Order: sequence, then structure tokens, then C-alpha cells
Amino acid sequence: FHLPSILAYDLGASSGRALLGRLTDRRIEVEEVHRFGNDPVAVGDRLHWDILRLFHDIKHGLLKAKLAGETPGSLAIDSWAVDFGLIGRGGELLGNPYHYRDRHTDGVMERTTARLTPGRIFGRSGIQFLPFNTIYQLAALKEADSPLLAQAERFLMIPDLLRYFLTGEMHNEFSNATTTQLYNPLLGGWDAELLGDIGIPSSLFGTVVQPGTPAGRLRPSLKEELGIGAIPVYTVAEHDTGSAVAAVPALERDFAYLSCGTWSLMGTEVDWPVITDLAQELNFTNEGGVGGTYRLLKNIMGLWILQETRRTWEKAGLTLGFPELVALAEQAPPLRAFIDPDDAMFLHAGDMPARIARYCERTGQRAPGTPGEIVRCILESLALKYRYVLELTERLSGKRFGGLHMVGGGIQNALLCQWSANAIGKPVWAGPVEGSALGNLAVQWIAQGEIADIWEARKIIRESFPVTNYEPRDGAQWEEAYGRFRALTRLS
Ligand code: LFR
Repeated sequence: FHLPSILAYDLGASSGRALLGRLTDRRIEVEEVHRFGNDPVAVGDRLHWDILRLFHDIKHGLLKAKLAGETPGSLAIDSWAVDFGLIGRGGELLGNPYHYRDRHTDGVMERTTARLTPGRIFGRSGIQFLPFNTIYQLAALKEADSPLLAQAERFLMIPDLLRYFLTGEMHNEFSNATTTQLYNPLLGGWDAELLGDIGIPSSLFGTVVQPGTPAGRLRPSLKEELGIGAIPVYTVAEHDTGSAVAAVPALERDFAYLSCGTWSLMGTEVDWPVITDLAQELNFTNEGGVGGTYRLLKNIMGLWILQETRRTWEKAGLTLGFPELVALAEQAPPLRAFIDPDDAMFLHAGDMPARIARYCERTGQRAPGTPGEIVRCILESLALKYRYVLELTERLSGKRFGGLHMVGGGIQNALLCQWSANAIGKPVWAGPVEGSALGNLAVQWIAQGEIADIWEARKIIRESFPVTNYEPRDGAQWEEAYGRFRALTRLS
């Protein structure tokens, strides 16, 4: 006898995956049944997610599982945070969801915080100030007198929306809800006052359900279309970072993590949000997680800068894969020029090599010229930023970390892992790669009583997947570089 497989969809900003997971004798095995691109579409002045194509690929994953002879016992979806769709009369999606990198929020955070004060927003939500937070996206629609908003009856975040397409049921999931900056962890629900402040009706927002809640079954039309059964659908930590942190194979309670993908999310897990003046000043966030935990963390721009650099070169006819780019970086001279990856100039899509050159000019550095030098500059700057944010995490949490757990697709870049260890002067423990999908599977198993809690899940994940150890090297050089990085980036 063994348990049926279950299915996790993990949608990232650049690709989506469907993974079948099987739990046998306290070991997890996974099999990727479908991998698909996630290509946002620019149209007019707007940037949208191609939500129907994503739904198509979710269905396609089910079909491929069926053709492989599998009938998943359940499924769940996680994705990036903050973005949403609005549902109108009759249950139809109004318009195409905006991409969080769309420019319609330009200036909105500044105007909103000037009016409400940062203290009010952070005090009520515990969430870091990022210009694309849902609160500013909704305020932007309100300012623009959006007809979509006028017609809206329900607000669903991306996984809520895709789950609704699958089941016909609407639920707002907790981990993602917290990222809106409109959820109040102290009240345990949507913050009606903040919603009132930005002129958005509370009636759009449903009851918030915890990760690991049964949330319906595949709707009849879909069963018919795909020729499959009424598979149960669960909520999990539908914010991908929440799922990734649930899968960190830590054995100790006080651990530091870095979820490494398009974004780099670094911090620690806490039992209760840290809503203090210092947290606000350092712009840390408290995102809701699994089993009542919170993620005290900070967003770092991450591999996005490298992804956009690669796209820029590709458009110019220079097509290089990530392994080739990393190999070129390794050959370039070390620790020359640095950027602050979190400078606002790197947030939007565009010509990153040109922006890096501009940043270097502005800060009196010789700009990197060759592709190898540019990639080296990006990766070293990320590693140095990790050191800075790790120090802030220790300061804010009062914890001391013996090393750093790295999870997510970015850890396939061994050079970045090694340089991160060098920069922080502590070991990096890298693994697993499919952090979010594993956290997604684990929460489904917890909900079904197969795994006791996230601590047991972490132990099982540790025993099921390899973790690569990177010991710090070249301490003196990195120490000197960190001093220069701090001075250049004028970080307090
Ligand atoms: C990572 C992530 C981050 C969130 C960003 C935008 O994939 O979910 O946690 O800040 O995407 O939604």
C-alpha cells in the first residue's frame, strides 16, 4: 500500500512548474510533470500577467499527470505575491491582472504614505514598503477612477483566482493576504480602516483562510474537459516565499534563510510579527506563514537584474545561457565595481547593463565592460547585500546565526552560493532547489494528517534531498570589499 501522489503548482515570475509528490516511508519523491514559461505581456502602456495562459498550463499539467497514469489525491497552487484579479457580477474576471512591475503605481506609495503616514500603514500591517504592494495598486486604480474597480465584487489574489477557476469557490488565503499591506495581524483580518483610507470597499474581501484548508474540488466542466475525477483542492502557503520557507531543512528554531529566485528574500522565522520602530526604519516585513509563523524578512532585488541583463543581450543578438554567464563571471577580475541591487533604478524591466554603467558613473567607479565583468558585478553585489541584510536580521531579531540556508532555483548558481558564504563569512547550506513546491506539498500532507507539522516536514525534506555545504573563503578580501560596498551604496 502506498499513498497516492499529490500535485503542487509553483508559479514563478519567469516559469511555472507542476510537481507530483509522493510520500513513502517518511521520504519525499518528486517528479516534474510539466514546466512552462510565464511571459508577461506588455500592451499599450500596461504590463499584464497572461492569466488565461497560466490557467491553460495548469490544466495541461493535470492532463500530463493523467497521461502518466497518475490521479493526484489533491492539488494546490502557490505563486508570487501582491497581484490580484477583480471579479464582477456573474463571477467573471474583470480585465487582465496587472504585473507588479507595471508603472501604474509610480508615485502612489509616496502619495499614500504622505497622506496616511508610514507609521499608520506599518503599524496596522507590519509589512515593508514596496511600491507595488497591493495597497498601492488598489490606490492607483482608485486614483485613476478605474471602471474595473467600479464593477468589482470580489478581490482574489493570483493563486486564489486560479483556484477559483479550478473549483468555482472563492477564498482568500492568509499568507498571500498579508502581503497586500491591508491585512492586520493584530486584528486577524482585513484592515477595514486602511481599506477605508484608500476608498476601497471591504465587501470585496472574503474571510481569510489558513494554509492547509480544503477549498473545493475540480468543477464538473473541468472534470469533463480533462476526463479526470473531482480532485480535492487545498490552500497552502500560496505566497511562494511562504512555501519556500516552510521547506527550509532547518533543524534549529533560530535559522536564517535566503529564498533565491527572481527575488532574494532573506530573514528569519518568528512566532509573532515584529512591529517596532526599528523594523519600520529598516523596512523589514512580517509576512504570514504556515502554522501561525511569520517571516521577518527583507526583499532583495535578486537574480532579476541578471535575468534582465541576459534579455538585453539576447535582443542585441548575444544569446548566452546562465551557466555560460556564470562561467564568464568566474574568469573576470574579482571585487572591482559594485551596485546596490535595491536601487530603484533596477526595479523595472529594461537595459540593466546600461543602468549598471550609470550607477557606477554616479558613484565614481569604473563601470564593468565585458559580459563577464558585468555578471561578476551583479553577483558579487548581491552577495555583499546578503551580508548587509543578514546583519540587519540579527540586529532586529536579536538572534545569532551560525550559517545561512539557501533554497530555490538560484542555488543552482554555485558561484553565487560560494560568494554568499564568502561575503557573510559563514557557511551556506544550499538546498532544496524546489523549495516552494516542496513547501506546497508538505502543507497538503500536513492538512491530510500525513505529516504532523512544519518541523516534521523540514526533517523529512532534509532526509529526502541533498544539501550542499559552502564554507567561506578569502575572508580578508571580502571584508575589505564589504567596507567599500557599504561606503559606495551609502547604507547606514
Ligand atoms: C517572490 C515574491 C516575493 C514578493 C515578490 C512579488 O517570488 O513572491 O516574496 O515580494 O515575489 O510578489
